[in-house]
Amino acid sequence: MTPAGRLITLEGSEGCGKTTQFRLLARHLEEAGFRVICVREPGGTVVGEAVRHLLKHSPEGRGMCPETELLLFAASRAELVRKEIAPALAQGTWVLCDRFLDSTTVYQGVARGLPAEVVAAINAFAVGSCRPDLTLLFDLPVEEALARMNRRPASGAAHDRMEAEPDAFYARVRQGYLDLAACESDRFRVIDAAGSPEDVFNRVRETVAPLLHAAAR
Ligand code: Z5A
Repeated sequence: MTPAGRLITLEGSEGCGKTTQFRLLARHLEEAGFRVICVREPGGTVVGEAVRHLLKHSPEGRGMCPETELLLFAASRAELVRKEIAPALAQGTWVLCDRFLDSTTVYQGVARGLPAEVVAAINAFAVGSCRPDLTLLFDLPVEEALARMNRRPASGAAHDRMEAEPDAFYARVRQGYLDLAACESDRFRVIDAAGSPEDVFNRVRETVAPLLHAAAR
């Protein structure tokens, strides 16, 4: 029987550099001989990409209430799990996911203030039994993360709906993630996201090494 793949999720506040590390990690896993697929949230399926557009860019999405936002992120995730993630894992493929259910716990639960038990129940319904084997949390002071976002090549363009939040929102996001990582320390590894992309990736490589060795045995 083919051994199941592993699900590794990458989390952190906007601008923490996780998407950069996601690409480096995908290459590292492939070079180590693992079959890998890379997906992102919201998105990663036809339905999910349409939901992503509504959540981030579409004028129709402006002013949506937090409850609607929560359900849309969950809808995108439910589709992604069933159409992409679960089938890949069952075939022994590793899955790297740029954001997953912890983003909802932190952004919609902690930062938007929706009730934690409701968010947990909706997350559970969306993912079923599909849980990450490892979650890398990229942690960076809010000012530095925002400075990185502003230095992005597209930073002259208007912020999308999710990026148009005050600094206090991102402070709640950062603390929410750190609290969650402390509560679920078996699954989370907190990575200091300061320094060059190469410095950060050295930390990532060390952090994932035990999982790779265990799978290669
Ligand atoms: N969201 C939610 O609310 N609830 C949910 O359940 C889910 C998501 C799943 C998705 O946006 C939004 O949806 C997000 C959370 C919310 N909103 N906010 N706010 P997205 O998918 O468009 O973007 P993102 O995931 O938030 O992040 P990003 O824009 O892709 O940024 P990043 O992944 O953190 O970083 P990056 O793209 O790798 O780097 C950002 C810039 O910094 C870029 O110019 C890099 O070249 C640079 N960079 C990267 N690393 C470094 C280092 N080490 N030093 C210096 N500069 C660096």
